[in-house]
Amino acid sequence: MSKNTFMMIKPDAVERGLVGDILKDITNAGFKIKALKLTQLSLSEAKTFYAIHSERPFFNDLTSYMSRSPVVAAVLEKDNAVSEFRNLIGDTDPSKASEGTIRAKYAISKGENSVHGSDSDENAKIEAEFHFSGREILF
Ligand code: DAT
Ligand code: MG
Repeated sequence: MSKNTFMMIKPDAVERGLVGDILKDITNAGFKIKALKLTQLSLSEAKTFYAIHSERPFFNDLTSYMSRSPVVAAVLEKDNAVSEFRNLIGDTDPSKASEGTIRAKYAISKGENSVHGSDSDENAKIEAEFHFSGREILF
């Protein structure tokens, strides 16, 4: 198991001023921040990032939402980082997310669900390299 995962605080949460609260939840859960930036995806970048979902009915809504305003991107370190972070954020649908998870606390809907977390070590590496150059990540 890799020690790193990639995450984003999504537009709905950045817009509502939740960056500090969410980063605090993440560091309180034992994750170390290895890279961090505020950035905005173009529509075309959002389509590339979410290419795996391109045939899904929600793809246009997802990519326009993810590009509408800034996101915070981060690389996080913890043992079993990918699964530990997925546990911390909870189910994609906030109405199904366990109490105390980031999505249960902050998400608006299944579409506007406040945070992204990579789903595998392989995708964590691809997604981290999509957002960060080598010299932006602490090793
Ligand atoms: P997750 O973000 O939990 O990994 P996913 O990879 O299945 O979920 O989907 C990526 C994002 O797409 C998800 O965070 C929100 C959006 N999405 C997924 N399923 C959806 C649905 N049924 N309706 C609307 N948006 C959806
Ligand atoms: Mg996913």
